[in-house]
Amino acid sequence: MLQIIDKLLEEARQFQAETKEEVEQFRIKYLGKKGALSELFRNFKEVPAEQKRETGQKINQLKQFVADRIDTLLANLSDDIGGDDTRDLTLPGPPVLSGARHPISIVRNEIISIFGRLGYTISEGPEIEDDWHVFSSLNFPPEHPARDMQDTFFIEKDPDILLRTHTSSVQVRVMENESLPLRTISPGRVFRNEAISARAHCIFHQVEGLYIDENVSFADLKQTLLYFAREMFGKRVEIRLRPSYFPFTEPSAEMDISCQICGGKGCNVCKYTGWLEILGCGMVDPNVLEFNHIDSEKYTGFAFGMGVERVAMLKYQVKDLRLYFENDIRFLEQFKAAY
Ligand code: 2NM
Repeated sequence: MLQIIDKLLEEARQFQAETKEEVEQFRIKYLGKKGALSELFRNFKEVPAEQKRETGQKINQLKQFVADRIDTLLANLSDDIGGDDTRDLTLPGPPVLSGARHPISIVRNEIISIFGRLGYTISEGPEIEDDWHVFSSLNFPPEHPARDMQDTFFIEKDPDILLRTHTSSVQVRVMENESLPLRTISPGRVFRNEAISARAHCIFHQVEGLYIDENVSFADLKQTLLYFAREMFGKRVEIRLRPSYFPFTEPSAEMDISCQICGGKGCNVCKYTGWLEILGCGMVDPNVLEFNHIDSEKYTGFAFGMGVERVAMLKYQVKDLRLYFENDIRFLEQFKAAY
């Protein structure tokens, strides 16, 4: 019997196949119901007791070898692309779908990059804040309407804990924790209790900037903002500053840029004024400096704040702010080329 097994093993070693059909015949010959291995197992009871161990091992080796050999032969055959294969290997592959950055992220990153070139650091802070960091230390009087439930989201019934309405709160934390001079921008999400419309949302994004040193002047502010506007909207942009009011700055101003659609001549986007409002700014009120233990006789500073959604609207001519939050793929896809 050992000789028969050796002979079968040798035959199996020699076997080659051109087609799957030949491999199947090979399988039936060895492993089929009436195949060689079945016969060996059937005759096994007649093997003398002292040979049973060796014979049994050899039969199992043969069986394993045949099974492996079938796998190898089939694998080689399927690798072989024969002449009857109809696949066209010169066709381009299926398109790879790529995502795009959200326009708010694109514009936020660009603002960060522009001020980064002027030496501003990035500062971040909590979205859930206390009254001191959002209002009191920023010179908001006790009766200021922003402190009202109508305008600010409070956490449960505690009037001291609220969602920040601006990222100036981050700059208060920077004034508390870092040494002068300071030059930092604070990008982040802010929350206001407002009815949602094409021009307002209860959640939006801000970048606020703060610069404090000796001899910082309004001229420094103006030149910084001109640089920002030209980097963001192009070399030919003009700016103008209009007097305004914020509790934390004195004097305060709002900045417009010349309308990019009509070049300042007047169109329906700029409502025929030639100008578009883009941000608020001013010289940090001495009260704010003193609240944060900065000597207002020695130091001065400027600050500014802008809504990222608004800047992105002007840059990409987005007409409705709600588009930023709906994640409609037809809207988002348009920014693939932008970054
Ligand atoms: C604005 C407009 C004007 C502002 C003020 C400060 C701080 F912390 F220094 F007091 N941060 N940001 C500021 C000033 C923000 O947003 C329209």
